[in-house]
Amino acid sequence: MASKSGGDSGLDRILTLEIVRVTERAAVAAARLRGRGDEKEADQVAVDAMRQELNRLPINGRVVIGEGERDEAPMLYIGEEVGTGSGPEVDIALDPLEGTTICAKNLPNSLAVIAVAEKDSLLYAPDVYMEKVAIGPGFPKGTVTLDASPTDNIKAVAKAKGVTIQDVTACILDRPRHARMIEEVRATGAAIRLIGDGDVAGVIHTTDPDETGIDIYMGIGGAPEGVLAAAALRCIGGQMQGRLQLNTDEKIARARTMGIEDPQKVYSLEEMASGDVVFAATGVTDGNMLSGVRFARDAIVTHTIVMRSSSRTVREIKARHQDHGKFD
Ligand code: VTB
Repeated sequence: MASKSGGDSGLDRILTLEIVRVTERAAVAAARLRGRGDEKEADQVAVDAMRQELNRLPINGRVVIGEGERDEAPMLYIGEEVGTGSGPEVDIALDPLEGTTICAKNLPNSLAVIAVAEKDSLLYAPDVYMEKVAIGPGFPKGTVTLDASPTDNIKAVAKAKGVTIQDVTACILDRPRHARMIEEVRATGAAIRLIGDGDVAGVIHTTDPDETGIDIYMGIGGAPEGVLAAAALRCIGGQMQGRLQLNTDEKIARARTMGIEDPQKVYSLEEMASGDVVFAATGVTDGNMLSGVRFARDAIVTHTIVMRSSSRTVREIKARHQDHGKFD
């Protein structure tokens, strides 16, 4: 298992730098389609680019969270084997373009995202919704939970941070399903940052409130995005809980085939992403933490955050790519 020094897990530490190329390449491809209103095309080019780069990695990887089931996703589908096949066996969770609509409109915070983890260490979740609550590092364990009401979670964050409720900002996906939650949070006096998409970024933003202005993420988003966000929080620190929204017999049965016995289970961070994990995200559009891709006169500039759970090193890599040809 993961060691403090990060040397003896199944993951080679070299991967921490290698995976940056994977998200950089997907981000550059998607960035060329920013603001063009074509979500599908932006997603497709990001998938193609990510897959090409992923297949150069010296890993024996299996996609556990990807673009969907094999029959609906021609590439990077769940179960697809990726990498050169010569390295360690690893699980891969990816989203070549998290926030396709954001990218299509050139709004903030769309990302190219990947997590590489020790085999069998990521929650193998069906593509359903997940209720989530997350805060950054530095708070007592159990400060927020899914069993507490939004009001109580907001109050707990304010207390733990030592500020008034009015000084707390919650990030919530702007969806009709959140109308009551939004109303409740507003009634506490807390501020809300409503986002159109991109809750992987929303969760990550809680880890640096001074920079992003976000203290807590709450609400229902995609389960795959939940596991990706959990992988990131395992590396940076923070707290998160997730509960799958298995609200039909069909979903419950499907989850059971994936080994999920209790449809109401509340998953901790460590249950969503256990073992050693490396995580990288490159900004596609400009965001609160990461700049989007820049097409400069002499270089393509990318901004990536990359981190590893066992060492808890968080790197930011600003790269100037002077050979444009490598992205073709
Ligand atoms: C969220 C959001 C993602 O899916 O997880 C969302 O963060 C949940 O689904 O960017 P709905 O759009 O149905 O609410 C995404 O939008 C990705 O599709």
